[in-house]
Amino acid sequence: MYMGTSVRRLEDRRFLTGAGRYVDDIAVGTAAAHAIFVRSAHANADLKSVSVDVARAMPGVLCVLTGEDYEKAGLGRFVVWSPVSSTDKVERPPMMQAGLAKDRVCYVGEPIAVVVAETKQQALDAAEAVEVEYTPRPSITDTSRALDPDAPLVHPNLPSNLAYVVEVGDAARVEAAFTDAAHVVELELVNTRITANPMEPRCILATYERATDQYTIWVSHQGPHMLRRDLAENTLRHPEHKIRVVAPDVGGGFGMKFANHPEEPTLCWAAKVVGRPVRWTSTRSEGLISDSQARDHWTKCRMAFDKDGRILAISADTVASLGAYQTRMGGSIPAQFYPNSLVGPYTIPAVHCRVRCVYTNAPPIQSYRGAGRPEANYVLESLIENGAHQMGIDPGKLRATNFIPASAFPYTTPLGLTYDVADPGEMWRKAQALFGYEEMREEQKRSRGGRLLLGIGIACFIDCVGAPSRVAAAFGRKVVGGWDSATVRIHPTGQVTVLAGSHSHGQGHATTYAQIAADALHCAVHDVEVIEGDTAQVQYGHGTWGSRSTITAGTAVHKAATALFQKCRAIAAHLLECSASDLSFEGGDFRVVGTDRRLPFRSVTLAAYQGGNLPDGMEPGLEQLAAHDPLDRSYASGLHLCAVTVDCETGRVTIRRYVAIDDCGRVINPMIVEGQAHGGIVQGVGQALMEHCAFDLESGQPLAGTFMDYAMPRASDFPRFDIGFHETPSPTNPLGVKGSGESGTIGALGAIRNAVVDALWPLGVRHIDMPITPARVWEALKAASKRR
Ligand code: MCN
Repeated sequence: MYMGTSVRRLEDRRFLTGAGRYVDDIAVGTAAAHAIFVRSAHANADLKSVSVDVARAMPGVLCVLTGEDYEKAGLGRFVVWSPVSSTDKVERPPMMQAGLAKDRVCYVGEPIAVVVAETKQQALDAAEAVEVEYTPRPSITDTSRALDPDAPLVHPNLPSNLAYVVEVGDAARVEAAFTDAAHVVELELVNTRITANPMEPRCILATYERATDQYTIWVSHQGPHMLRRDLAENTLRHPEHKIRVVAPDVGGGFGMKFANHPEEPTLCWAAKVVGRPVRWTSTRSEGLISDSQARDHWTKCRMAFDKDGRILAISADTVASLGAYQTRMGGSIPAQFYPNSLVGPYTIPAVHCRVRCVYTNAPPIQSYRGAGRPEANYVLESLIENGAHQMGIDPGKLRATNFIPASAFPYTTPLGLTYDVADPGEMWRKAQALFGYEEMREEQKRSRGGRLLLGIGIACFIDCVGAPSRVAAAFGRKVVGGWDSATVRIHPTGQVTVLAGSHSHGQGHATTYAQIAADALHCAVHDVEVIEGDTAQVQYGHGTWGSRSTITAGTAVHKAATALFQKCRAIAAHLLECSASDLSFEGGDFRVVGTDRRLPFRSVTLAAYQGGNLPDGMEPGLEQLAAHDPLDRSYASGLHLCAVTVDCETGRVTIRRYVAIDDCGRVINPMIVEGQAHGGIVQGVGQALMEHCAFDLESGQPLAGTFMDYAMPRASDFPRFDIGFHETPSPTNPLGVKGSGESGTIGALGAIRNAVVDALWPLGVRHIDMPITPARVWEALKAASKRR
């Protein structure tokens, strides 16, 4: 059995020896021309003119295209794939982006024109010669102010910046609970705007072949079929079968590379215009203003407790930025994923949440690791933490009092989600033991009064993943189903190729899918090759996002491989002239039980391709396509426990210990899941302590345009992580798996914030907004001491 073991990553030889093949490494026959985008310098402005004549005449320039050209060429805007019905029943047309802006720009970095030239330097020079005349307008980048009556309008054709409102839960029941409550906690929380910054920036190489009317686009992307669909239907408007999208090795995506970006259709079109391959590679600074961004919530929230610390109700009123435009799927993050995750692993009888999604003059919001769930968990866990301190109850004990008991699963939340299986109480017990909770609390007492204060932070979550197609359809998703597919092909010589509709960009599918296939086929894991990311090779797929790949594509691999093995067994039985039920499989051979008759697996695979002596009616060949649409969503869960020290004199927060218990159902590869947890925690801690897409609130100019201003976490910022597992297999798929890819991030925001508050509570600090920088800690301490 390979499943359940830490098989070393099969893809790493390629990566560690520098043999990875990223888009920028790909050479095409005719040398590619280079594209440079001219981007908006203003956050909100009318475009008076875009003059390109000088640029067009410059050396090496092949074309300069503008928003007007884009429209004339018949190219379209993006459309919403996950429409959200506003619960106030007011219909507001979604504001959607085109490949190049015409007439107006709504954020700094929005593409206005593209210059294509023989060399990158020539394209850069010509881009500087494009003259854009703007009439600037006031802008709004502060989400908390976007609905103020005097807030500047992102889209002047709309009456306000409100895109839609979603209200869920039972407001009356929540109000009654607050009236009866013995204790109430109220908080105002900002969930900062951040961006993914993958190691490999966004990168596109597009070609157009006139003879066949065929586009081929190599792109650093997480969902090739989804991009193809969008190009075919909405933006390029070209027959889908005449577009090939290849996402080769991708150096991290984190949700951002599943998003729609205007450079994609524009590059394809530019390649057609110049009749040459065209290449564009984002620079880091360009990425910081033009990659999709994430989070950006402002929330007023409350929690009610009875006298024994039992949670009676939670209520959240959130303004969530969508950025300047709505996107294909970004809208469902604040409108669906976020409210649904507010209950977490706790018994909370009454819930109410209102989310007002607004436009602001900033890059569009789309998915980023966790997408909606870290935002919700941050609200939930901050409220519980403050409740514990307010009531004088140990924060761990308070959580344990409120956990949904294991025996109550499947458990239906007040918002109607039915959690399949989890055991938060057991996770808490495991986490305490691994962390040394009691000892750490003792040490904390001893630290009181000193310069370095110890704080312990806890966060526990349930991560809803892998929605089936019927749920996706009920959400209003028009294009994206909840299923995925895989083809398993056994070659005549016995080696195996798996073609899956997901896309690995760091998650290790080449290893875990090989483990799943090898177990079903009883072959060696090294004999299995996994191919993803090419619409010309892979049948169809929804790509990788929302920690759904193992549940969907992984199960499809299992189904296809299992069916093929049955076919091999039937062939073996035919050749050995026995019944299939008389066969065992040992040491690479089919054996007739109780005899010495046997047939090597390779003889069976050869026979399958040779034909001529197969069971009646059986088709030759060994290839099987399978799809998997889960029965229902599955619910991963986790519990994070961390210790920090806060230096009261400098405000510096240092992480001392970090423990996470992960329940992603049955674990396929513990080493990979641990790695996923490490990366996820680091991204969550990055947001909690340092990352921020900050804007100048007057001008709307981004203030973090390089890594000098946008602080990314480094290995030296972290201690060793201790990851434990608590496996409760999901009944929604035959592998029993749940998602693991985002869990680390979901728990980390609350764990860090709560550890800091836990350290500083005795000094009067009740909350510090992210990023919890030394300056903010210091200010909070100063303000608290003034209050005292
Ligand atoms: N796995 C396992 N056992 C389980 C569940 C998962 O061994 N019970 C393994 C999987 O087989 C896979 C990995 O863990 O190798 C992650 O699986 P899964 O939870 O199914 O998530 P996805 O493969 O769908 O990955 C998506 C998820 C998301 S949404 C983001 S964002 C993210 C992430 O994964 N972006 C990443 N992890 C990332 N890791 C890297 N290195 N780079 C990114 O861009």
